[in-house]
Amino acid sequence: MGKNFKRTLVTSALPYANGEIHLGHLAGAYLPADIYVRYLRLRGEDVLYICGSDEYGVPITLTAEKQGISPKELVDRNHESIKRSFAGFGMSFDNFSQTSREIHTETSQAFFKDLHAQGLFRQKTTDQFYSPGQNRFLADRYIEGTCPVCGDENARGDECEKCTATYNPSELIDPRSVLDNSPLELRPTIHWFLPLGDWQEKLSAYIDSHPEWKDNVKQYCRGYFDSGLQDRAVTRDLSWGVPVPLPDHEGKVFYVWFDAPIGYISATREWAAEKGDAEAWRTWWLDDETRLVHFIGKDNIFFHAMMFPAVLMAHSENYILPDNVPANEFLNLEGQKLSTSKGFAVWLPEYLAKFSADPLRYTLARNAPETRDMNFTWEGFQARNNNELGNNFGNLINRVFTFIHKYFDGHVPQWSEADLTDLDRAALDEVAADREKWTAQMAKFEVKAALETAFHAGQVGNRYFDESAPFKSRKTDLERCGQSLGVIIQILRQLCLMLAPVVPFGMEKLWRWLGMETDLWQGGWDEGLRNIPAGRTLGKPEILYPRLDDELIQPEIDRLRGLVADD
Ligand code: B3M
Ligand code: ZN
Repeated sequence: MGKNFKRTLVTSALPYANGEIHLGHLAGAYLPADIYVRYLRLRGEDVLYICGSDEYGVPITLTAEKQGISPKELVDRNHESIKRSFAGFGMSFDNFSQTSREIHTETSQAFFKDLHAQGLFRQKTTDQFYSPGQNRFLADRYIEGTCPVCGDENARGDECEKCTATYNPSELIDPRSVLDNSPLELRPTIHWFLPLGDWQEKLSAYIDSHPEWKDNVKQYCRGYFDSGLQDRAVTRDLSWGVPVPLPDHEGKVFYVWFDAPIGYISATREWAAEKGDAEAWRTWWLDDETRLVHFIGKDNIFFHAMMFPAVLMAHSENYILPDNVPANEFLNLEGQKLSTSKGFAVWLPEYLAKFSADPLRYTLARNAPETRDMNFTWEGFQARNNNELGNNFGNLINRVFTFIHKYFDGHVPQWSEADLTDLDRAALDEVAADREKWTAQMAKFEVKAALETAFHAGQVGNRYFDESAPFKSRKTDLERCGQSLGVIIQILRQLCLMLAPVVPFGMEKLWRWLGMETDLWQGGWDEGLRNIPAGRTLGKPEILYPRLDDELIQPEIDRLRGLVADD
């Protein structure tokens, strides 16, 4: 930071279209980004939020082959379902694209050609396993053979699970294809590499120019610099991928990690074209008053902080570089590592079939793995919903609205700043101070701390309600009663601002009930800072965060325990 930017381009890592989204994904690269984007929109900032599915790579081919469908069918199906889950969870992308689309082929090929024309790639010949029967080179995970060390017949291409030996694939005895057991032979093949070592100096100066980055990211990069950056292959011998746009390169495609980050650019171009201003993407990628922020999980640091910046630097046009790469740590589940292969995870479609999005967003944000791995438990989730969303926020909102509808005909009672008592003023001051603290925390991505601040403001509201006791003054001093309620309404509008990025579904309702005029997500902040005058008609509330009872939660715990027990 430190610079004045005019607009912010936010991306979340493109999820592989090879399965569903689970809680671990959400906590790392998605929810934090959405919260940040919503915060910026609330403040009236110019922001664009880009994502899409990452649809190439060997695992996708493998899954498609197992299911007997084409890779394209598989990714289209998964793309739709991921998109639906994200929408249900409230992910507010401006565009959610696919890397298998034409616009991405064009964009990534143009990138490759630009670097190639400048002579920035290096060509190398290596030996790789080829299946004469299937007429194709095979990627590592399609290869099995006999271990050169212990003789086990089910050794993998470059390591043996039995004796844990690792070796050069050319040492494998009787190599065969895992797909049809046909014998394989080594054949020379030509590939293109990006010599990252040539970029090390520039990359290290770039990282050094961002002392504000998270320590985990900086340390990770420095580790790479210490051992020296290596050449990285940007092409593969596969049929599923973006074709290498050079003559005599049949059967060669981009390595998925070369094209995937360029997917952020393709998706921005698609967004621009769809809104009828095809060139508008350029402002977001080529104007240095744009701030680019990539939200990722910690396993993607290398590609976002080194490889992609090097590609952007290498391009002949002046692409902006990521201004920040907030990488989150991992989320554990019930004290254990997630395992998708064992089914030890919580998938989003299943969650959404039973629960609403806000409580999960709230719980994950409260437990965000910002600086260390965090743990999600169903009991914790239940407690966060019942005690915090329900008791602290929901009840307060409900009590106030119900009261006003019952005794003041649904209109904000007569209140004025001139008539504030010390008690009124103290509560309003405390909430205003929380709101300022919250703003500073949000601007620094400190979502967890910001939520604690919002929680405190909720406690102030509850305490004020109890102490000013409108339920008593109603019988003795109706004016005083109205004044107290007028004060609490001002507290609620500020709570609404502070909670909106995290629990947007509930707060969009509260915003409407409060009779606000602006769109919350188009600079609602300013209206939210202004007093709500006496006399305004308020909406009829409903219970925002119903209690979640054990009968709902226990089956989820039991399912996960069952999986562990089967182990
Ligand atoms: N699909 C990896 C992942 O989901 C990858 C991210 C691409 S971001 C350009 O972990
Ligand atoms: Zn072995």
